[in-house]
Amino acid sequence: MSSQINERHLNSTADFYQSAPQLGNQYTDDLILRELLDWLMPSEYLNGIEPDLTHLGERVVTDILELAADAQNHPPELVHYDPWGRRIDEIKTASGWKVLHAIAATEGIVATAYEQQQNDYSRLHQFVRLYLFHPSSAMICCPLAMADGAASVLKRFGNTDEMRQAFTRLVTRNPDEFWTSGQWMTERAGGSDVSQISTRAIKTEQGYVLYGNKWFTSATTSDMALVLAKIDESDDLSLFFLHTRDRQGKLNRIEIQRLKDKLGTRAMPTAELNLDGTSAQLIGEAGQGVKTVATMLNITRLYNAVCALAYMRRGLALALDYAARRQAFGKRLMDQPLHARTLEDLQFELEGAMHLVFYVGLLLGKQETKVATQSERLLLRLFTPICKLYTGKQVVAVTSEVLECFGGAGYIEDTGLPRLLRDAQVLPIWEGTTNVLSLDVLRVLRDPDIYQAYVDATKLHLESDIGVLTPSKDRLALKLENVSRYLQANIDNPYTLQKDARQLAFVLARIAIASLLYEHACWRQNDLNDTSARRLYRAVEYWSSKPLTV
Ligand code: MFK
Repeated sequence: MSSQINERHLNSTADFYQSAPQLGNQYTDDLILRELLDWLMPSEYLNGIEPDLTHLGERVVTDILELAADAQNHPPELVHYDPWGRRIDEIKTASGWKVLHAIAATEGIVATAYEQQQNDYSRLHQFVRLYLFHPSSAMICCPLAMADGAASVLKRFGNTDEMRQAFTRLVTRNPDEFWTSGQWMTERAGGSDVSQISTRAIKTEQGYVLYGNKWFTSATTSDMALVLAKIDESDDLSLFFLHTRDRQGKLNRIEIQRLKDKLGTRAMPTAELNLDGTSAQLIGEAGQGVKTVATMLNITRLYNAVCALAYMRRGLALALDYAARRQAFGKRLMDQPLHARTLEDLQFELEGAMHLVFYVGLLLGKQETKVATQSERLLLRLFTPICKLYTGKQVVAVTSEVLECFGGAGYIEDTGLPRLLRDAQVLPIWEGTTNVLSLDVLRVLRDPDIYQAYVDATKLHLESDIGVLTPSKDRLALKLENVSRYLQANIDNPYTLQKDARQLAFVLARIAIASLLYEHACWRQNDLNDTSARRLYRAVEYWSSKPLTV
């Protein structure tokens, strides 16, 4: 008898197979996103773009996701020689990668920002498209980021026919004409400290030619690149525009040494290369390369922030669905109080970050359509590094927690979950590490008007009153005062300021996030019985209770 029971028991557990987490429409399912857009975007624009966002939200869990899997399963390969011994240095990419490139064009992932159909809300619209697309794109958003950044440099400084033509290629929706760009800065001696770059630009009668080695070049299959180099004997950096290939398709005196073996982002080629007489054109003023390329960096840094948000959302979407399927200790995970709290905290992390990043998207859209006030321009400069550094750290913490939500399955490659963490880990590093960006925040705060703009904006976000949130509001006002006091006390103490720069940047991020959430919660105050309003109240409490000392 007892052996029969054991057998029955064994069979019942042996027959159990956990169902995998499923993804629904990534626009319609994302309540946090939709409510934020409802608050930020005028309804005439939102109603106009929603059908298209719903369509994209479906594609990213169907055909686009399948193409990403193909790109991930067939990482790029570098072929140095053709069958007859000619050096070709061709990087072969997966067919999925190529189709994603085309889809990025037709879906207007870059173009939306330049078509400006929603006027000053176009950047916000573009951020939302990028947010939906990125986690299903096998990191093609990296070359898209550089395409967008390069487009903004070319739009501002481009003064030759080649540059103007390149601009139209970067912002087109025509997949046959669409280009992406590289951003070749990093060298063996010059990483964060670009002043150590040793690539030389030699002026010849035919124009400039570049000689040097670039240690990391992301998305090396791009059609053009913006490159930092020093002209002749100068110590100052200048920025150059180049085509990677000539009209016959031959590399522009570029040798691809090898592909990098990376922790993540493996579907995307990253290469080390030599420039050996590569023809290039100066863009912007000679000797002003850092300032000129900063236009690009400020765009790519915001892409980095949007992509960080997007990974947080993808992880959370999977973890939420799994919590509704998986049983432990006799209940679904979502019905276990501690697991439910873990998920809610992750949701607050996402919601907070989304408020900051999309608010900055609005500021960028206003600047690009020339309707930003002086104060909005200053805030954009301050919040760009803050958004990048804060979300870069957050996405690693969030995706790590997401993996844990799956127990052992989160650590197993073919669930696809470990890739999420590996790919997220590049986001605090790319485009300036957390510390380098914290120092950029200090650089920005040297202008007292910028900190004043921050204080004024925060006070404005906290202006309304809503009884239930008064303790949060008071806490935030006090924290803002503490930051002001800290800055006043240390204004002449660069050592302390540098030592504390990361904490300072984090505090500025958290106060901004909490006060934006507060303003949004007040806007919804008529909906006291509404579950969304109640979630927002809890989010404000969550963010305003975080440690906020420098
Ligand atoms: C998924 C999406 C992600 C997309 C990823 C794309 C993949 C790309 C992979 C890479 O990571 S490429 C390499 C990225 N490398 C960096 O981001 C470099 C990091 N280092 C810095 O950012 C340094 O802070 C910096 C190079 C800018 C320091 O250089 P300097 O020459 O010591 O800066 P300096 O002298 O302080 O500033 C020169 C001028 O530029 C100043 O203007 P003024 O001359 O008028 O005073 C600065 O104010 C200005 N500037 C610097 N950063 C700026 C800026 N202006 C506007 N915005 C900025 N961000």
